[in-house]
Amino acid sequence: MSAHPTTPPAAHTPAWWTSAVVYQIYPRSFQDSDGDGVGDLRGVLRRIDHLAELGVDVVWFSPMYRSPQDDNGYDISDYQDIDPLFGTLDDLDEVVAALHARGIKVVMDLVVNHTSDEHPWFAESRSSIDSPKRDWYWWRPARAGFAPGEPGAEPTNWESFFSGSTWELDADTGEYYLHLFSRKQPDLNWENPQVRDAVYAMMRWWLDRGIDGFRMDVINLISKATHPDGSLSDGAVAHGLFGDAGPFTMNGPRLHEFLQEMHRDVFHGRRDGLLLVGETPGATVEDGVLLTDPARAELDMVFTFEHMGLDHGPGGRFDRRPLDLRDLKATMARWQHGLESTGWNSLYWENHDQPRIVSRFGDDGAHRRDSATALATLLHLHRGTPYVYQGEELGMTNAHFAALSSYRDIESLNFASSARALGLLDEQQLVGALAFGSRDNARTPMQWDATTHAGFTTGEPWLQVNPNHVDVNAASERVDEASVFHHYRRLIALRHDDRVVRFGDFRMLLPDDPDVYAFTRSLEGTTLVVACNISGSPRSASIAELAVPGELVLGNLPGEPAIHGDVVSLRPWEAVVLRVRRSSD
Ligand code: TEU
Repeated sequence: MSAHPTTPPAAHTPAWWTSAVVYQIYPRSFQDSDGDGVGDLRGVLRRIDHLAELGVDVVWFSPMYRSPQDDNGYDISDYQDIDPLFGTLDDLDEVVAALHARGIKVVMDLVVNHTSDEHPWFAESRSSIDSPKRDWYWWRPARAGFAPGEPGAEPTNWESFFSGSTWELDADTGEYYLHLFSRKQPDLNWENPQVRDAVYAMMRWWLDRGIDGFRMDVINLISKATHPDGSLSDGAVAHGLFGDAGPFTMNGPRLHEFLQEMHRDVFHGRRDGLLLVGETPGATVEDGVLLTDPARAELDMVFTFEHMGLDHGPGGRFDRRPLDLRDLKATMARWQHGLESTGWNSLYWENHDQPRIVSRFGDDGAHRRDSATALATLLHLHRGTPYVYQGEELGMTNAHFAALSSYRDIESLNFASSARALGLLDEQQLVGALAFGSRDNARTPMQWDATTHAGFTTGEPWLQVNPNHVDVNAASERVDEASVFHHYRRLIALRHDDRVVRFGDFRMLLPDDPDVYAFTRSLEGTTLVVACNISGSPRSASIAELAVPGELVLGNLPGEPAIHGDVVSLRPWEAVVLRVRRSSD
């Protein structure tokens, strides 16, 4: 491994992922092959051309391991097998070989903050207080002065990510176990070295099988402090009933030690060619630097959540507040600058947990195509490794479900039942809250074509297909050079080909402009000027770099951009990338 894998000087070979684009597949919603309404591995095999045509370098698969599917596979009962819902290990080998044959790497989701409660480790752990695996999970007696099961007897007042307490009573042994997510996702106790060894062995087994890295689920939650109560949270559901677990469970005291140990035990000697990306809710830029500093040998990059919270009110993800573009600029610039000399950014708008960006920061009505391509341009021209979530490359929109009965996601369902029980929202408000914040917005089946169920399945899809698939689908976009799909294809090609996109220094322009998002990327005498109108009305902006005539590298609307002097006039949702060379060169 080189000492400075992210910087371009000739003396060091930059890490391969500095020019890579990653595509996330949520297998359940990608392509069904057997008519059971759930996507599967043989379905993926049928769609490899789509990925190759888009030009992505890596595919990250959301979990396909054996699982009771309480949280759609993020509750794993066997880390070394594929759930029959998705196929077999042989099917996976075939998919990996087919992707490798196209030069596409494969990254697996690694969910090791918790297991399923149906994992044999947990079954053993819960069997008795004296079980040799008791300490593999977080067991605690009832709060002093309380009988187990009594209201308030939970060891701490922490609220789970999925509503309610983080503690579940096991009636047989009279103790509580910790679950930061659902009660079917007990947290592993990483303090126990046997747990860590078992996880590392499993990871080596996957690497030996030929996969190219891991996306590590909530990896910054693995080290927890001891257990004080949290300050009362002000979330809509918690409503003063629960405390915030974050300060005790995120970025805990031994996080870096554990990641460095994992690096030594799992990746040592086979580091080149792998991708290690951590999902890190609550991580600050300072955390990001520590986690991705190559010299520390922890992770290559992390997913920040800061830009994803900017349209959330005090009640969290179901509490909508309009995005102020200036906040987005400030947040993005902070991460760009924070990781410019040490570490590396991942760049994303969407994943299986986030509503669709075009419905969120864009306009999924009349300006769907233009706002989807403007937002894509904005993101992909930053410095970092871009991630494209399935359907984002088509400009897929939120589900806009009108009925609560359409939702399937455990987080949405738990939120709805808590909000109802506490009388916080009426039915109409609930429909609105889920239409904005539900994770199911990202999980509706992939829209391949205009036929029934969008070509996703011949059966009944597990989650309704968006009716707009008759207009928004891969088949029609593939034959339309002006489509969102082809725009993504061009952005991906640009990252592969252009050293300024890959390494150029980032400088934010116009931080106080509420509608125009503009920045430069500069390297070796060349500057790219990126200017995006993030609004549905014409806007203009004065950008000093444009005084020198530039060449259009990429735009999302037909024709040349209107530039007079140093003023660029942008049509609604217009995004342009211009190359200017400094006169001194
Ligand atoms: O998500 C963790 C996470 O912090 C959030 O994005 C989460 O989705 C939560 O809803 C916040 O409101 C990861 C996975 O991506 C998610 O799908 C899993 O449900 C979760 O971990 C548990 O494994």
